[in-house]
Amino acid sequence: MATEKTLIVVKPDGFKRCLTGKILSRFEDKGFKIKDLKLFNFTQQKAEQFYSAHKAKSFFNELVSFISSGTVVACILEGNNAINTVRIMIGSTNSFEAAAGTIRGDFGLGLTDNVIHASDSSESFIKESQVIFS
Ligand code: FUP
Repeated sequence: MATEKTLIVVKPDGFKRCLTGKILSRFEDKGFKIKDLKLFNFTQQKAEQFYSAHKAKSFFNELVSFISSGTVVACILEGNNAINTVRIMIGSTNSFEAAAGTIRGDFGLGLTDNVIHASDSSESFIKESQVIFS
């Protein structure tokens, strides 16, 4: 597997609960390098762009409202097989059933408020990091 980059976002619940350091250190401990880092608040417009893949879903408004409800931390990570490996490390979408040892499994109980986002493909990584970093 080649070195690749991915994007994670510590969501407003994770940031408010002061989990950012613990979450980033898991990725550093695993061997990923932090290539870029940004602390900010999503505007509604940027949130809608960020989640545009879910525009047709019933939970779209809830998603946009939640991600723009507080400060977030976005981070670009680089390492071997980054996209899939980071997805394994964050755990399944529903925090309340995510496996112990994953970030959502260890730190969350919510669905919309599920602590962390991570890109699920190289296309998503490009699109999402452009929304946040440009
Ligand atoms: P994930 O890639 O694991 O973040 O999950 P999805 O792409 O399936 O979902 C995107 C976001 O929508 C997740 F943060 C969870 C949220 N979601 C809801 O809020 N309600 C739902 O019914 C399903 C997903």
